[in-house]
Amino acid sequence: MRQDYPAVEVLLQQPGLDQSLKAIGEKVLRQERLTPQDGLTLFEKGDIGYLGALANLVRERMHGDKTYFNRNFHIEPTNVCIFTCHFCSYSRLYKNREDGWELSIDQMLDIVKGYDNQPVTEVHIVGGVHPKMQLEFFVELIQKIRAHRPDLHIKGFTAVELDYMFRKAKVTIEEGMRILNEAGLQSMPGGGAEIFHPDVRAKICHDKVDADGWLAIHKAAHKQGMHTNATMLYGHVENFEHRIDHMERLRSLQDETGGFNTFIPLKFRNKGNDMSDIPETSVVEDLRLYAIARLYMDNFPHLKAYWPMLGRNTAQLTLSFGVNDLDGTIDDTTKIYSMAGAEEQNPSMNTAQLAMLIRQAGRRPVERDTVYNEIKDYTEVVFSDEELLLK
Ligand code: V47
Ligand code: SF4
Repeated sequence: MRQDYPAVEVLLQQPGLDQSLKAIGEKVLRQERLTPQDGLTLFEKGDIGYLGALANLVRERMHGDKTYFNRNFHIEPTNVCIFTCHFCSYSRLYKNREDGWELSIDQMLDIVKGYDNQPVTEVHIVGGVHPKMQLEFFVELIQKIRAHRPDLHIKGFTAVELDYMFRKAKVTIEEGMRILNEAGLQSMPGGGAEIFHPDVRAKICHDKVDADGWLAIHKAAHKQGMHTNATMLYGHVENFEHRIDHMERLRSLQDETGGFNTFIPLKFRNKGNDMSDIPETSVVEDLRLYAIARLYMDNFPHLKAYWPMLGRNTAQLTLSFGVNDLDGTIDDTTKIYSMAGAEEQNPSMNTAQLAMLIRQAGRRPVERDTVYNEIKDYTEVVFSDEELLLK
């Protein structure tokens, strides 16, 4: 079905426009799927203005001006990890575990209790892979969180953590997902995907679950009726082909299961890790990537810019490059990006601040729950100076 988008149609008639880019623009207008070659062409030749116009068209066709956020906090059970991902600034090896942290179930429950009577809707649990924190431990944690606060949506564990947990417990992926789901786990975050291509994985994260293992875990979660997210860590040793290969594998699984909610590109940050010699991507390259992701991932309903990693200003810009979700209020409860050099050293915004950030970019802030049920539209809400200034 073709709809009218006069501004983009004028852009497509520009005399100097490359013919292959023009053909891709025509496809976007006709709502036709882009091929891997189209994706490569966009990376190689698409300028920021052209990509932004097309991605914004798709974003507005899908969501209008709505920009989602949620009220959440993170629990990071440990930063001790048996794996050695070279981009990771956060983890401490098991042999150096006295430099890291390990939370007990009671300590994690205390974090949850700290939010009693606060209108948060989600707890996001993610951390390192600690050999002593196994399936039983996390089943108990989830059951206790659920018993304490049944209305809180529990989103937890990357496929990397689950792969280890299930292997240690000697259960199949399907059994493991069922056990966690029955305990109260409702959805999964998208971490651990990095770049799927084996040549890149061999260089940056050779010892953790591979692409097929990551995809099998998400597929099992989808079969169980759970929704999950997917990430792509970009801007290090990968090339454009690797990025397209990554997005193609996710798009194919989504065709099969429909279980992914959100695609989240994660910009590689280079402080305090083994890959610090690699320069970070420019903001222009970040915006081009978000736009291409919106155009390529046509069956992903949402595209998220994770503001604690990008910083507030770039996150605001992404809203004109296909992004329709900024994640959550976070409440200063994650260390993954501050330790890797992100501008946000204490990531926390209250609802008023996050809503105003979205409004200043000319969009409508809508609070959502984890699975995108709309909770409240903040477009017309008047905030006091106190709310805007206070944490
Ligand atoms: O898998 C680690 C990334 C991920 C660095 O699903 C780094 O809603 C950049 O997946 N530079 C974990 N990135 C976090 C994650 C996530 C975050 C927010 C929301 C959701 C969601 C998922 O963090 C890891 C890895 O790709 N990461 N180190 C770094 N130096
Ligand atoms: Fe461990 Fe995750 Fe860091 Fe890799 S990215 S070393 S799996 S905490």
